[in-house]
Amino acid sequence: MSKLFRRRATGSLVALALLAVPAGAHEYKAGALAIAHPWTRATPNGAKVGGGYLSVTNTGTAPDTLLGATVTGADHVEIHSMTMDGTVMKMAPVPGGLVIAPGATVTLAPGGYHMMFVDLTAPLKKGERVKGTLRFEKAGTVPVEFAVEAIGAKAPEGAQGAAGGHDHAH
Ligand SMILES: [Cu+2]
Repeated sequence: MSKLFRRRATGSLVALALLAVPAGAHEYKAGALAIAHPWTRATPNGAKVGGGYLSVTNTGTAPDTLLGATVTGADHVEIHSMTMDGTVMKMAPVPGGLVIAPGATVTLAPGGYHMMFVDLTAPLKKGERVKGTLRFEKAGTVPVEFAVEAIGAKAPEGAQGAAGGHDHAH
């Protein structure tokens, strides 16, 4: 019951994102920010966490900060950094969020900064799109969809075409 309610509530927040989205690269604009191709990876049955990736370019003259995110089917989302401690990869929440300086592009990708989808209620399936939101200090809350790529994918399919592809309706 509560799960159903959460899905319905989330759906109403992201109604604008329900427009048909073509396969391949997708992009969103929010104020001075351009958000390119949010994606995630398929998860095996029973997995509790997933990763969220995208890049954000700040075309404005003031910094903005990615403060948080939500995604349908996860209890919450954390923003993590990944660093090497000797030979061990360690990830930790980024205090205060990720700052995007004017003119800069911040990329969240496997092996680096990423979003962690925590306490998944169902596996993420390749080829699907999961709805979520990104929350920025200045640009506010932006509805997005995460394209689900293969388990273990290092980069989204067709990523090299992303620069020229503005095929999203936003
Ligand atoms: Cu993490």
